[in-house]
This record gives sequence, C-alpha cells and structure tokens, in this order.
Amino acid sequence: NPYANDPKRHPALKPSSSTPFNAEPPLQLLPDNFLTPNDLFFVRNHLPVPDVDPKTYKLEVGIDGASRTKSLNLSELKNRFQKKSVASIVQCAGNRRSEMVKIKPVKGLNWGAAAISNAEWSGVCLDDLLKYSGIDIDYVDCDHIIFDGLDQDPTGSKYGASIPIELARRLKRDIIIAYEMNGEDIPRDHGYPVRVILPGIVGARQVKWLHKILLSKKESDCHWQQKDYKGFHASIDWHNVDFSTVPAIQELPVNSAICEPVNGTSLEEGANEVTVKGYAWSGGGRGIVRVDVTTDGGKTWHSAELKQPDQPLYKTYAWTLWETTIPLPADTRDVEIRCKAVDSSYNVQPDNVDGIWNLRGVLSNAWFKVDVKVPG
Ligand code: MTE
Ligand code: MO
Repeated sequence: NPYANDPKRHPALKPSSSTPFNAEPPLQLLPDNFLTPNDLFFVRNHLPVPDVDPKTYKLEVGIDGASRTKSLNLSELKNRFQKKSVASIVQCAGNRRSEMVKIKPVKGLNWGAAAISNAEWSGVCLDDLLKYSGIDIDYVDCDHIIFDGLDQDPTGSKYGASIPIELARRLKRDIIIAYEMNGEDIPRDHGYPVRVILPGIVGARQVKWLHKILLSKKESDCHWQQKDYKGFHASIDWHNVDFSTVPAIQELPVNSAICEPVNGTSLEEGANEVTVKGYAWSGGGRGIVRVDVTTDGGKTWHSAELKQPDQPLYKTYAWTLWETTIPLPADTRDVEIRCKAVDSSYNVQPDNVDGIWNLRGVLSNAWFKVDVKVPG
C-alpha cells in the first residue's frame, strides 16, 4: 500500500477521496481565520505523500539542455537568502465542482466550496534563487519554468507543472520557494520541506515536495499540465475533447462563496434579518472591490463589508473575507441568498453554472447560492 506512510489528518477535514488523500475543511469554518490553520488547510494530492529526509533533500535549479545545474540543500536555502513572506491562497481549479455535477456528471473529485485556503508562506524569492544560479529571468532565452515534485506513482511518473516565463516575469519577486507555512515547517501534506507558491495562479501549478526548477523552451509534459486543468464549453465532452487546443489554466477567475449560513439552515423563528459571511478572491493579483448579496433573486443588492488583506489592490493574493447583515423579505419562508464578487478589473461572476459547465468541472464560479428557511 503506497499510502501506508501518509501523514495523520485532522478529523474535521472532509475527504473527497482517501487514497490519494483529498479533503476540504467545513465551509463555515473558513471565515473564522484570515490565515487558515495548517491542519485545516484543504489537501489536494494526486499521489502518495513522499517521505522526504530534510538532511538529504536537494533542490536543483537549471536551464534545460545546459549541463550546469545548481543544487541547494535545505540549510543553504534557509541561510543564504533573505527570507520573504507572502499571504496567498491556494485554490483548486475544481473548487465548487459539485455545483456543476448537479447539471451533468463531470470527471473529478466532488469538491464543495472549501477547496481553497489562505496561508502566509515564507521562503526564498524565486528571482534571488535564479540570480544565485546565474540566471536572469528578464533575459534568459526560455519560455516556461517547469517545477517538478518528488511524489510519484508506482510506474515512477511524477507530478510536475509549469508556468509561462511571461507570468513569472510579471510576478517576479512574489514567487516564493517556500519552506514555511504560517510560521511553521510546511506540513507533509502541503509539500514538506519545500513547495513553490505562485500567487494569483491555480493550485495545480504550486508544486509540493519541489525538487527541481527547470527553465525551458517547452511546457511541463506532465499529464496534469497537458491533459487536465483546462477549460472547454459544454458541447465538448470526452468523445471530442482535444486538450491541445487550449492553454493550461493559470490565473483563476473571480470567485466567492457564502460560508454562513449553511445551505438548508433554518433561521430563528420570525427572523427579519440575516448575517451572511463568506470569502472572495480573484486571480492575477486582482483585489476584490465589491461583494454583492441579495435575498430577493437579485432585485435588491447589498454591499458586504470587506475585510481587505493588507496588500495593494493589484497585488492582492490573499482572500477577502466579508460579512453583511441584511433584511429578509417579509413575504416568504424560503429565502434564497446569493452572492457575487467583483474584482479590480471589474470582472464579475456569471449568474448561473449552466453557461460555464465543462467536462472536468473546473472554473466553477457562478453566483453562490444558499437557500434557508425562516420558520414562523
Ligand atoms: N504538487 C505535487 N507535487 N503533487 C500534487 O498532487 N497537487 C496540486 C498542487 N501541487 C499537487 C501538487 C493541486 S491540483 C493543488 S490544488 C494544490 O497542490 C493543493 O495544495 P494543498 O494540498 O497544499 O492545498
Ligand atoms: Mo487542484
């Protein structure tokens, strides 16, 4: 059993698969903490968790085809470079997939809306590491940066991913080769001892158990870069899909969810208002400028109070938690609460999931819907 050596997990995590381990925290717990506690942070593993010995761990950095590569051990990573921290979420492209499944089945884990968590990551700036390795990211003649993990399946094939060099140039000093998560060693499930943090970018590229950084003319040839984590329209299904026609998902679209009240809750008898809490986030460092909430199908909108992270509007990598107390319609016992977020480019979430359904159930970011009852 290749999973026998997987770490112990917090009992509150709700698994969507146990081997490999994939789990999300209870949605209503998310707004309790700006930084999600490490043991409640959602887990997305494609393979068994590798057991990495920090004494023998090495990170390799190089250019594809060039003979010289730099190799750094953990203490060199910790001591040779300035330490930098960034608060950044990790969100799976499949977050909220279960809402797409209700329309038509898709292939993938049945995630609710908590396949997203926020942490403060600390480590070395990728840019510093590349400079130290003799590579100037602005001038190097490469098109992609490939990140390889140490986790592998029984046939030896490994997890890996890449990002276009243009994205890396734009993010520059915000890309962290992280060895700490919320001030502690990164837990095994999240990539011990080292993972890459790519703020604003989909979870799938933020390779855990990182052992190699390779600048290349080519993308990662890994399955999850080439044949997965891409978006299509609803008339493309498994019989006619050609994954080579669209690029790999990188920056994620604007998204938000209501964490409280939970769908199906009965509010207090005769209640005439409700307190609604949730999260919002957008890709590419785009901050959240508004979260709109309605209890009457969108006739009346209320602006939620935003707890903005302490980050510039165009470099917002952490989530925005929000809260609002709004009146309930007087004439009904079944109340439909909806929310949508707007980011700094004025991108807004689509009103329903029908128009964005896709065979892998990724990029699910329609208005979030919670139905509650008001007895009395
Ligand atoms: N890195 C490795 N090496 N192996 C993996 O399976 N999963 C990716 C990414 N990095 C993965 C990986 C995916 S799809 C996501 S969404 C995030 O890690 C999840 O990170 P987390 O488990 O720390 O929440
Ligand atoms: Mo993911």
